[in-house]
Amino acid sequence: HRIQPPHIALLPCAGMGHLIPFLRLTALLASRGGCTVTLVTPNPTVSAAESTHFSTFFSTHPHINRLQFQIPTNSLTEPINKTDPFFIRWSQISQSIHLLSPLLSSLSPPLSAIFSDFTASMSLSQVADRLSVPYYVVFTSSARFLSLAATLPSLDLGGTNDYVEIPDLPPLAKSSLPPPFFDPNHFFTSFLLSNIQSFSRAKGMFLNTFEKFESETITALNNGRVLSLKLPPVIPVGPLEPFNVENGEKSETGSDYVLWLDGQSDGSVVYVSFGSRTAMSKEQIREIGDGLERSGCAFFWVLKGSKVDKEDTVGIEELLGEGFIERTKNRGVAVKGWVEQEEILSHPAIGGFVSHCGWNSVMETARHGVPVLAWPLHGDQKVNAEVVVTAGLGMWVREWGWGGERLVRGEEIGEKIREMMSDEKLRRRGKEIGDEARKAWEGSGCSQKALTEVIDALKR
Ligand code: BUP
Repeated sequence: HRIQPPHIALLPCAGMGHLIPFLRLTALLASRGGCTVTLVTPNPTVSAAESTHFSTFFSTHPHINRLQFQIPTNSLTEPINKTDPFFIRWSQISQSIHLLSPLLSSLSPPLSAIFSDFTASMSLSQVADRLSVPYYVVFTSSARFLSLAATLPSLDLGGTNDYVEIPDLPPLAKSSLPPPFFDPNHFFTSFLLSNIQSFSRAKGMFLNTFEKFESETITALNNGRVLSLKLPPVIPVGPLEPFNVENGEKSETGSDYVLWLDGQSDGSVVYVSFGSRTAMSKEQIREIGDGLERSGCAFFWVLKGSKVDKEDTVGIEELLGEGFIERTKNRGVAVKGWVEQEEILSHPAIGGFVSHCGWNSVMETARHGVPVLAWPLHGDQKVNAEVVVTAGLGMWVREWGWGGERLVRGEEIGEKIREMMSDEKLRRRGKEIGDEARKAWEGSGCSQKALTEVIDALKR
């Protein structure tokens, strides 16, 4: 008799850096994988971008089931350090997983597997056990950061050594660690730690990366050499492609930018964006503006005025300072709000990317072979910047520190942008990486193969 396609439920957590790879993986499982897919949508979301992305996704993918998961935010305890609204929501989602359990068990056809964001791993792995459903973790950062996270339970940060040892892999500069790692009581550290300890219950861990980009780390992780903590196999399925690609759609809002980019010569424009989660200070923004003017390069700059988009009410002129837009109108575009980043990175006019190195941004720039000037802001981003430099895709001025740690002057910024934009070696290597990234999803490419193997195993 006919084999039923597997039914997979996916749970993303808060933040665009978590949601985007989930939407992409969900679309992929349904299209290339032929699976029945249920996407759990935790509600309320933190940002407006998350809500709009859910709406667009379900209206363009009517065959994917939506399972609304209402988080009773008022009745839950908040983590002690309350600074980050995304951390608060991670904690609330985890505390509410018992409410998701009956919803998952009543799905029809019955579930073949649950894929969970790593920040909900501890609580959801228990539900999966109870329902006797195989469970997979989706780790939304680099393999290199996973190798560091896997050492976290035994990480010794004392002593005078400037590096931390990661068995079987090159040591990592202590200064690259997320600052909360130095405080075991910090929410980020204790929360990550408790989730990491549940990874061994998973059948596998999906990562948005590809063999050629992080081969040494992926091999070490899969040979079980990195740590005593028993990690399940790492399944590299990157770079994940945009979910609107399969429908042949282009964003409407994007089209104005694309028209502007169409008028620029190939490789001449520097794209500047520091991701969806952190805003630079107004002072630093103005120095970046000064740097862009001094660089002499054409630019496309996406700005943010606050951490959560709903609270971002400051006008672009106020952020940039008087006269900037007028002075640069023939040479650059500065926008506030959401743009379709991958559409921009795929444009031939783009020749470089000043990036915070959020992992999704790294994978997107790798896919299009665009060189990077890294300027990490927080969390895993310095570790990711190191991956970018090791792969030969970019440069990183370590002395700039975390964005916001010290004020970097426009003169320095302009010089580094010029250097990146004229570096032929980076450009050539970028092209090679772009080819390798595309091959990962062609024919018997490694990412294509890895995903097919999981789906085939779930069919049995
Ligand atoms: Br901002 C912005 N348009 O305007 P990262 C981001 N993105 O498409 P983050 C847009 O959001 P974490 C915009 O292409 C990427 O897919 C971008 O994820 C997209 O960084 C995603 O790069 C951002 O991982 O998250 O959001 O700062 O803190 O988790 O690294």
